[in-house]
Amino acid sequence: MEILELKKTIDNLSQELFSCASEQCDDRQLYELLLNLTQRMSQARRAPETGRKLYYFSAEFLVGKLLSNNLLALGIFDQVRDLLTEMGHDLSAVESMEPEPSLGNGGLGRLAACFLDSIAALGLPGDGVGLNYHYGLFMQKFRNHKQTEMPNAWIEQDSWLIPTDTAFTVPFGGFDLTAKMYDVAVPGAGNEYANRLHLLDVEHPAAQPESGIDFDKTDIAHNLTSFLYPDDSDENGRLLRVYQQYFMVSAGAQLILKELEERGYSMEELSEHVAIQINDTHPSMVIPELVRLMTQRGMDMSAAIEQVRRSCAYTNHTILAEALEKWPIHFIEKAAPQLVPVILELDRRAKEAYPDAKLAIVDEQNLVHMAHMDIHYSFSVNGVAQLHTDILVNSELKAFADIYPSKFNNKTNGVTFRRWLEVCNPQLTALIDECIGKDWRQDTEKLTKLMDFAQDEAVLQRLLDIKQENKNRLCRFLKAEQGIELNPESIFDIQIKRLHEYKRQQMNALYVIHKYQQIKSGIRPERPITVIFGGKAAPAYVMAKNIIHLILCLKQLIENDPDVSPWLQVVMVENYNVTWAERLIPACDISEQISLASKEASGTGNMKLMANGAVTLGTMDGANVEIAQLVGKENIYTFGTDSDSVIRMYDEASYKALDYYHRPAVEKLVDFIISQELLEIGDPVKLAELWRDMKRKDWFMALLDVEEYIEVKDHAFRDYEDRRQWAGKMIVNIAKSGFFSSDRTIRQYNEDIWHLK
Ligand code: 26V
Repeated sequence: MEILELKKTIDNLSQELFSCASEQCDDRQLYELLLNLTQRMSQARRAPETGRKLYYFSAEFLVGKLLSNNLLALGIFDQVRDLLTEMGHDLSAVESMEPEPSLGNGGLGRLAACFLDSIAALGLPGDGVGLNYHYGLFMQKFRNHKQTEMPNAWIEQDSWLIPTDTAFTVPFGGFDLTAKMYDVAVPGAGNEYANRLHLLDVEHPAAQPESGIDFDKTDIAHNLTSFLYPDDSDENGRLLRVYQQYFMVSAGAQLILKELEERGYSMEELSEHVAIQINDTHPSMVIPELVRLMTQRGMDMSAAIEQVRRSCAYTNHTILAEALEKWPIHFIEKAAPQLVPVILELDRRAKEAYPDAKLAIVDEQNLVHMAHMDIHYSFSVNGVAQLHTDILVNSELKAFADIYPSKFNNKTNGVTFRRWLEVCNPQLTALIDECIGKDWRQDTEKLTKLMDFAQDEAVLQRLLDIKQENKNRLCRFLKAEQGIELNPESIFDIQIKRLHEYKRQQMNALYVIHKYQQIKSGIRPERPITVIFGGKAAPAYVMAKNIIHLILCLKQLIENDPDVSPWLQVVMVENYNVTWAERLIPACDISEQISLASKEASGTGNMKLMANGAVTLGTMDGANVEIAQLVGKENIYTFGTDSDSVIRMYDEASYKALDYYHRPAVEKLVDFIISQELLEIGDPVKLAELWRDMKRKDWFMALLDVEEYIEVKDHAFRDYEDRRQWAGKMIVNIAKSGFFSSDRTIRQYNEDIWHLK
């Protein structure tokens, strides 16, 4: 659209919506106006032609703010930004009016959002199916150095949600509920198509809880879509998750069959025209639900099972035992009794073919292993990075890989460079365009052309300048929104991800203690260091909350210590979300990816940070392995026990935290958790609990790797001082990041699994 035409459209819209000239609009009105404009433009687009059509089922879609993303996809981003500037406004101020949809926890949900973006950009027919959580994932607040949780009422009067006339009846044990469908448009970048994200919702959602995130978990009719992953530490919470899952898949399955019929095909042809991707086990009940619906509509059981098996593909996102869903059959009996005979029949057939108890869907304790059902009754099972897939095939799911070798495949994750480079880092994008032209957008592997500039002094200097500008910008945001003041001249060392013991934020905290102790003893770093954390802990995850407590206590201690504060700073961004990620990632110098090897299935933050010129400090885990292969050992800092050894130690139960704790260099770090200084600031009970867990349990072996971590991290900080060399590392990381585009991942899903066209 030409800028003049755009101006006219905006003028007309402002008359229509607010009866005033666009010049009179404030940021809020401009946001509503642009929302309206992009909605209209998206709705005028058509769906990609279907051969086979994909339904991407996921309990989470962490889409982030949509304004910039959609303007870019609609091809009017630059024009709108320039026009707003002409009008004396600023696109980022206008976008700050948009609430961030709160529909995901972390990696799995954000991956689903990147995938929808890429599916649309590649012009492939594929819609998302999920739930419309009204209060989303909780909003994180820090009080007394602790995390507290508040509801996040993100849905406004005018939002990206488009109500539709489509509704389905979902039969629960003893009552029915109507599932209303809302749609979010997913316009494809660089084409004329738009797909949809279908978000299912109850008809009469409950009002916001009065205090915190407590609510009546037995009031399913009103609360089913209140929260994402409501606290499952009690039985009613877990049962509510089963209700949520069944609600999503029953409505989704009905939608699939309805659209199949509308396209003129019969259920016997389901697999020819439909592909279903099951994102982790949360949507697994779609398998028995489809079989149930198809047999109810007259199809023979074996034929229905076969059609479903040929339509469904399952992605595994974790090997953590506690995250692999196993539902007591009586939960399903209560929530969706009609599904139980189908699950038992699927189990009977699986047991008949494969009597090995390890392969059972329903075990002796009457637990339904959702992943097992997925593997038996799908045609593809994939992991999300090469190492993760290898671990699935060779150990975690070996018994299944042995019987179904051809089902297993790897699809290394990716991220959309439209959001994670073009939108969040326009300066770097402009520099890349200047160096190598613009066509890397269609094929991000063309970013390797940047290698020609790896010795170009002027380009390297610009790279450093851009990083500095992005750091300055982050400082402004943190000051304005959270009152946090950072030293922009310091090294920004960033660990942003969900709080979990296996991700080992606690090991990073031990580094902070090490640095604090060194500075206290007179050994100063060459340049001030800022260690930045961001991430939420599950409300019932005590250890993760204790780690946050430690980080916030360290922050306070260091801030108030004039010997240390000029050299070391620790901050934790409150309520880390997609919006904060977009500000933090372009400003990062060192990307912390320090999970215990074998535990992080892939990681995707590692990819975003790399693409924005951060250098990774990480273990050989998840996609870090592939990053290391691509950039070479001069351009990444790796350390730690390798995954084979870790798996062996678990098998032999041979790791004893106490042995490592008793090393003098380690003991003084761990014991600092209960030092007088920290006990004066924090909650002695929590700190003592964390201290005990770390020295006696340490399930994720932070003490095993901490000494090497400190050594390698200090090495990285020293290397940082050779700015010219460091810029060389940055450019290699950017140049090699193209492999990690979700466009590449989705091409592979399409070629190997979906075959959409
Ligand atoms: C879920 C749960 C739920 C119960 C409590 C403990 C727990 C621990 C972990 C999880 C993981 C859920 C699945 C998930 O988000 N996996 C992430 O998926 C990303 C996209 O594939 C991947 O990059 C991350 O490595 C992986 O952790």
